[in-house]
Amino acid sequence: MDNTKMHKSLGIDLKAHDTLIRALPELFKECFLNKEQDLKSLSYFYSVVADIHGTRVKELIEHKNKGPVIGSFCIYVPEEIILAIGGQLVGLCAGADFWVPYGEQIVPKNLCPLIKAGIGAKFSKTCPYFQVIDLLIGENTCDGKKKAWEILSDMVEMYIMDMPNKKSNSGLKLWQEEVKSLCNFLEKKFSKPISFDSLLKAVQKVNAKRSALNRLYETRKNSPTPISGIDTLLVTQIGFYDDTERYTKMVETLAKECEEKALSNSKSNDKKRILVTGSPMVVPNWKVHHVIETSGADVVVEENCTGTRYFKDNVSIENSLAKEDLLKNISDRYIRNINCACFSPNTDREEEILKICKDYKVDGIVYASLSFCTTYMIEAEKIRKVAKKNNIPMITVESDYSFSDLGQLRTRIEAFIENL
Ligand code: BJ8
Repeated sequence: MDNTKMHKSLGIDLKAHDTLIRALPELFKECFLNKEQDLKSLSYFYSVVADIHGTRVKELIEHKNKGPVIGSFCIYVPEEIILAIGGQLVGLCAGADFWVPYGEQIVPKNLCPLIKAGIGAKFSKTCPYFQVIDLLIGENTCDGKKKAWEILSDMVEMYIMDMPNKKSNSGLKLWQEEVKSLCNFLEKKFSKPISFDSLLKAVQKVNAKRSALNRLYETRKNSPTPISGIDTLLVTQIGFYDDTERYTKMVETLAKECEEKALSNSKSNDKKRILVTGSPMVVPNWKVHHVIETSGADVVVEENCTGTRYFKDNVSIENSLAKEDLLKNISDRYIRNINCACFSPNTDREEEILKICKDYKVDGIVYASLSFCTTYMIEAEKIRKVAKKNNIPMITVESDYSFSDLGQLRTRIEAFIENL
């Protein structure tokens, strides 16, 4: 499909966009098509990525006749509220190295690549998702993001959610107020009042998406795992921008196929089982998974925002009789159950990682931080201590989106796997 006309209408810099999009098929081939893979239901997810700046963008443009398209960079932004006003939430990817030099024209080089790529994507006018959104919701999590919003707000309309630093009673209260304020702001801005019914429906939809992902991840507890880590990462990444209901159905279908494959599998496998944890890995950042899985191990689970943190707990609907009850449950689910390193202390994450290691029979942890992601890099020390105490080997790697460190990364990861 030729998307030139559509991209032009969005104000895309067509020449620069061509360079960006030309690099993707090669990378995709290297990471996905060159490996063995026998799950039929994955073809949907592969086709979504192959057409990344096509059909979905068109759908979002069409959606704008019915409701807003809203962007975000963080899993603390509650999708339920956006769906309840008839909107669509798009997680802006910011995972491509292509955008980093554009970002570095504006912000310091020693910032994490996610922030630089996010700013670069907007500045270079090469991301159709960034061009299509009516509003970007930011959140005061890490310092880099907080300050990035000030720059991005000159290029796109923004709403910022304030975040507590502690999960104390006052922190929980602050977040409850923030969730309510977001709701009031969106209702007013888009003249779409949120009723109890519309919010309940939205909660059920997002809960169903989380449950489907949970079902898929459960199958990875089998040995051998029926689905590779890199394929599961891709599936989760797509959840950030695909249509929620369609995506849920496709994940359910894939999970069912994985369950059947696991049941009928009589072969055993002596591959080491790896947990990847740390900073989020957004499309098309597949680097660490690719290196681990082409070094002879299986990534069986990710404790990060493009892994279990994205879907792990549902919003409770029990005893919810009014919109206010649901808003409180939404705020509780997000603040209590997402263990981002921006919180201090963040001891729940230590417990969560140990539990995951046990449930998924993990042999070793790869702690992957994005370069200059200070919060996750510092927190690695806490996790290292906990892992050591529990005799779980762990390696810490720090990387950006470029491929210049691929050789070094491979050498370290191969040595780590060999010693497990
Ligand atoms: S809930 S991890 S999505 S804030 S990688 S920009 S932390 S310097 S993305 Fe995150 Fe929400 Fe937390 Fe998850 Fe800063 Fe680190 Fe960059 Fe990061």
